[in-house]
Amino acid sequence: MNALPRFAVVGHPNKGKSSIVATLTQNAAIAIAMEPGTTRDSRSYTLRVDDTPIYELIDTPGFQRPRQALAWLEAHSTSASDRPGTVRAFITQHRDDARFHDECELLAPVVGGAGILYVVDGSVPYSSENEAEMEILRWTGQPRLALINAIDTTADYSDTWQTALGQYFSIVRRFDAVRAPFAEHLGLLRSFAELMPAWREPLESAIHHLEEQRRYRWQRTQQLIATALADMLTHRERVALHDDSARSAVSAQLQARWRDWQRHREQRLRTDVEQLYRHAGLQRKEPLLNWELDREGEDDLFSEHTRHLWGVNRRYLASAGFGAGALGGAGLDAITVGHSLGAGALIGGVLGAAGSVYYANRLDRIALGPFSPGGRDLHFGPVHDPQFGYVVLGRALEHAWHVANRNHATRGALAVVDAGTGWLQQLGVTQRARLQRTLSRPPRDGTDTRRRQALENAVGAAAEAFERWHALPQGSLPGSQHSPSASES
Ligand SMILES: Nc1nc2c(ncn2[C@@H]2O[C@H](COP(=O)(O)OP(=O)(O)OP(=O)(O)O)[C@@H](O)[C@H]2O)c(=O)[nH]1
Ligand SMILES: [Mg+2]
Repeated sequence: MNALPRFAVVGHPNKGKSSIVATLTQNAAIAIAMEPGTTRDSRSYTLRVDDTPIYELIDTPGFQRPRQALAWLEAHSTSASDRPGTVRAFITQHRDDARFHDECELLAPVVGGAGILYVVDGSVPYSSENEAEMEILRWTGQPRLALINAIDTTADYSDTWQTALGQYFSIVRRFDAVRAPFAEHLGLLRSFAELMPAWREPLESAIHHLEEQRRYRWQRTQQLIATALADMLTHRERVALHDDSARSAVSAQLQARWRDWQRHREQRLRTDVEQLYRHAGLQRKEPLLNWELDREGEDDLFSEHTRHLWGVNRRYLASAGFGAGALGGAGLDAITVGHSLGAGALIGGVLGAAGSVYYANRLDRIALGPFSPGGRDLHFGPVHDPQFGYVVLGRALEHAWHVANRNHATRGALAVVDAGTGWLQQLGVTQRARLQRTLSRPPRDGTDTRRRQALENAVGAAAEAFERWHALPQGSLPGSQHSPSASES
């Protein structure tokens, strides 16, 4: 027998066989569709972790003529002891018979030694139609496990299914290929290990590999986010200004270039994370990273509305713990006087404590370099407003969390919704201060390892806070009017 655990996923057409293969082999490219008969031929998919194959699943077409196939088997068998041989004979005899193409396709890997995962839909009532299928599978003599899928979650007949399946299968489990969280994938693999003693060890090792892989990916995601943040917080666009009178037109171009660069860099982070989780090519619906200039045409990076949507609002920063001591009445007014920031006065004070009153809420203004024979240098950026960092970080974590928890059977675009600000409250006071500090002082360049490490640590703490926040029961999420969800459409 092949040492690699190997299972054929079989059942009635359109019951989620391909979905189970897609989720358990992390393959988002497998064809899944509402029409029965999507899978025409059997095909094997191997899950590899770091190039090591850990198990193999065979996607198969559904049974088409189970009653006729069973009638043939019964007519050609003389005793219970020759049943597996009779199934083999059935395949040999009907290889070129179009009527039994699907039966031959799905039975061939089973008689070749694969374990059986029989998939049914628990959201429709049990039907004795399945009995011929289950009987044929019993005839093969191979180890068998039944999976009750839930294609429609509004109905549940799994109890009657359980009773019927229990007569044909040594293990019966529920598994929703689209919604099952990672822990349930591992639980299912543990059941596979019970099926056949020879597969116990490789499957336990597979579980270990998958746990490691998940840890590694989440860590790597944090590094990717930290790198993108460092790039985005320090980016500066430059252009040579030959003619002083063109300054305002060139300034506008420069700002647009800066904004496009930021959006582009953010998109690269998105695709890097998706690739890491084997969701390359994922369609995504996400509002563009955006901001508006304020009424006076100042370089206000984000409108209050956008800040509120994507990560942080002024009230949060005021209550975040860092600089709370600086929020005492008169002193604060004195700091912000003359900078009519409106509701932003408070935050002006907080940022003042962090040493940046003047630049709170704005980019470096468009700045001119010194005169030179070739003209002057005009530059835009980098951003001095840590809120930009909060917004980028909030958006990045929201996206990454949904990608990390998306099963590969899920089809349709990933709609990244607003995570609100509640997750920030999961950070302890010291972590808040560190995050604020690192977003105000990002790494100066690639050699600035001290600040880079501080940024990575802060992103790590933020990612943990984000996960804790998502794990809270819905409805009890503090500080957010939003529930943590992404929808598929
Ligand atoms: N909600 C939900 N939908 C599912 C699940 N599994 C399958 N579906 C849906 O059911 C339909 C059929 O899924 P497939 O995985 O293509 O089914 P199949 O058994 O491989 O179908 P054939 O290849 O045609 O025999 C698709 O529209 C899936 O999105 C599930 O676990 N949850
Ligand atoms: Mg299929």
